[in-house]
Amino acid sequence: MRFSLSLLAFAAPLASAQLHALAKKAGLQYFGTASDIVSVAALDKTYAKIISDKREFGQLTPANGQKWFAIEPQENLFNFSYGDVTSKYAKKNKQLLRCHNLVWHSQLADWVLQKTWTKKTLTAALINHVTNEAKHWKGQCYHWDVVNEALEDDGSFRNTTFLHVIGPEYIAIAFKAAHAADPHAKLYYNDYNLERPNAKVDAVINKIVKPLQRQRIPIHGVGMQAHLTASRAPTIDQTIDVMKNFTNLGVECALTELDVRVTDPATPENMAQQKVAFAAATGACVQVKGCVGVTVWDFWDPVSWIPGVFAGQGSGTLFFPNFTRHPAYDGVADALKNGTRKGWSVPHYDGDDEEEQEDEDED
Ligand code: 9MR
Repeated sequence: MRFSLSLLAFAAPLASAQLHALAKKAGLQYFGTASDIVSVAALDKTYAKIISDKREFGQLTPANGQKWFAIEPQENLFNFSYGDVTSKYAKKNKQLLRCHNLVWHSQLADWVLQKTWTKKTLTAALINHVTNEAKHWKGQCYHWDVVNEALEDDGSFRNTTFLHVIGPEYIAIAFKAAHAADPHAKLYYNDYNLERPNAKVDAVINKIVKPLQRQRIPIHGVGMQAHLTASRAPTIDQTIDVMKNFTNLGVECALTELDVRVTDPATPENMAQQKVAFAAATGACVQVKGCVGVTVWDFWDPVSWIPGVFAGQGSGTLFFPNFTRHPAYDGVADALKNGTRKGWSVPHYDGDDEEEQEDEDED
């Protein structure tokens, strides 16, 4: 009995995998997930079954494998093996690849921070990094997050080594080099806290997208990371508002790292709040022409980055530790199924109505 119950719990999500299939029907290009695939053999078998199913996830993002520390750990010594695990996996499963990222102040290599630079030498090192990395995955990256998190929440440029030594033009330099190395990849600026109108959204428009466009340097999209908190998530209208501000500039946008954290443990109430937030974000993308897809920042609670960074918070993905689905999974599916209906708004999800799925034994 116990055996068949846990079998049931494991079988349910696999039987009707569907988010990417629903996203395509809703007019999006993909529904995807980030994953930190270090080696395919090391993947949990149930996890592997879900992530390799294209009907569920039609797009993958390497959560860490393409970052500077991994790619160029010493100056001009390149190692693409970590990122290759995910790109090969996506290729094998016929999934789109969102590449992440070329330039970021975090998870950088020590040598970049330690060396004494001039504007000229750091510019050369930046171009060398972007060029070599983008060339390695040339033709494979549907999108590239060229520059990640270059702005503070108040709209000022983040004070990184690149800003400090090169100036804000490091952004244009990176986009130019990425385009030269991989002319068919869609080039994105990617950041968090862009899901409701604020100073950072204005800065993306005025300090990044418009200046690049004025210089005729290709920028094709804005990635809205969407690391949300269930108790204070943006409304669907707020997110639609921002998305339209971006797409009105002639660039596309995407939700690139969606997750919705709660104060652990998961309860019917916080899971209902989370469901609203996931549905609102997804529904906004469905309703805005020019929002091309949604990526969750991994789909399984045990591998989420959230508890490691926000003590006491977590349960931010779509699948519980035992691989049953959060209520939010149905919220996303609802938004994908109904979001195209004019004026669709997120239903009032009531915690008491939710079927809690996490009661099953996890062993
Ligand atoms: O998921 C990534 C995690 O494994 C790393 O430890 C972390 C380091 O900052 O980066 C995580 O991914 C980040 C992404 O690259 C950029 N946006 C924020 C994500 C969560 O921190």
